[in-house]
Amino acid sequence: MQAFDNNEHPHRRYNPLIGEWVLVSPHRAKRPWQGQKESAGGEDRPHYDPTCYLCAGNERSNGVFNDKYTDVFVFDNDFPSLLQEEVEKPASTDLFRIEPERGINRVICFSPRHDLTLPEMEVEAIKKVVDVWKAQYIDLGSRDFINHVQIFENKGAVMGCSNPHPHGQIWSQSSLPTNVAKTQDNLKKYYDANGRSLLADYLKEELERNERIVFENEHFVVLVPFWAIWPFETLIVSKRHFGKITDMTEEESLAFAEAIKTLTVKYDNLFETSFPYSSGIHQSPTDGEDHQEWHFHMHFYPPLLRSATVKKFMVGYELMAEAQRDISPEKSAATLRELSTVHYKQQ
Ligand code: H2U
Repeated sequence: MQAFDNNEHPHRRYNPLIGEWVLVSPHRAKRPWQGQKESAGGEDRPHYDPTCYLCAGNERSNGVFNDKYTDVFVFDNDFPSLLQEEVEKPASTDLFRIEPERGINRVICFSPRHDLTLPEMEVEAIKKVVDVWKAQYIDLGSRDFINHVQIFENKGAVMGCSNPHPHGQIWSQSSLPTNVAKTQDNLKKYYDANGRSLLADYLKEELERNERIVFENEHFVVLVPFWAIWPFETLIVSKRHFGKITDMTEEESLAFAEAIKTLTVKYDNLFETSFPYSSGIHQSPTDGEDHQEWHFHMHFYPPLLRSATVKKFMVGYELMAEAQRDISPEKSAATLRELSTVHYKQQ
C-alpha cells in the first residue's frame, strides 16, 4: 500500500473546537476553472467621501450625524438585528421551539480615513481599535441581559460588506449563539478532562510541528489551523491562556494589533488586492461565570481561492454533507508565510 501523503491523498481532518470534520482533497487543487469571476474592485478611494454614511461628520440614513471623530467611532446600528425590549416568552413544543432574543448591535468605524483598511493602518491605529473592542466588551457585557458579545468584521463586497469605509460590527445578545456554544462545549470538555486549555495544548503542538505557522510575535501566533475549511483560513491565538480581550495587557494588545496588521498585509499581498474576509473574535461569554476553559482567539475566513476573482463556494457537497477544501492547509500556510509584510501598495 502507498504511504499516506497530506498533499496527495484525500483525507478528513477533525476540528476539535467545533467537533466537526472537514474533507481535504489536495490532489484536486489544479482542476480547471471556467466558472464565475468576482470583480477585483481595486478602486482608489478618497480620504473623505461626502456620500459615505460612515465618514466623520456625515449624516446616516436615519438622519443622525456621526461625530467628527479622529480615530475610532462606535454607534448603535440604525438597523439592528436585535432589540433591547423584553417580551413574553411564546409557547414551545418539542418540535416547534421558539425563544425571544434580546440584544444590542453596534457599528465600529476603525478610522476616519475612508480610503484605508486594517492592513493599511499603522499598528498603533489598530491598537486603538483593539482598545475600543475592550471598552465595548465591558460596556455591553456588563448589562444583565447581555451574555455574549460578538466582535466581527465583514470586509469586501464579496463578503456582503455594504460600504468600503473601514468598519466592523458588534452584536451582543442574551443567548450564546450556536457556533460559540459548540466551541464552548468542546473547550470545556477538554479543560475538565485535562485541566489545561485545548488551544494552549494545540498551539504548543503546532509550534513544535512548525508546518502551519504564518507569523508569531512574543504574545500571539497566526496559523492556518490543521482543520481549516476556507482556502486561506487563519487563526490568531494568544500564547498566554486567558479568556477575554479585557485580560490582555497593554503589551499583548499591541502584539495583537501587530498580528492583525501582519496577517492582513499578507492577505492583501497574496493576490495584490484588498483581500476580502469575515473575521471575528471568540472569547468568554459575559454571563458572569468564571470560564477557565476559554482561550482568546480570532478567526479569519476569506473566500478567495486562486486569484483576486476566483472564490471558493460552499455549495453542493458542503451544504449537503460536510465542509471540503482542495489546497492543503500546509500549502496555504507556506504561501502566506513567504509573503512580504510590506503592503504591496507601499512596495
Ligand atoms: P456591513 O457593511 O458589514 O453590512 O455593516 C454596515 C452596518 O451599518 C449594517 O449593519 C449599518 C447597517 O445596518 N448602518 C447603519 O447603522 N446606519 C446607516 O446609516 C447605514 C448602515
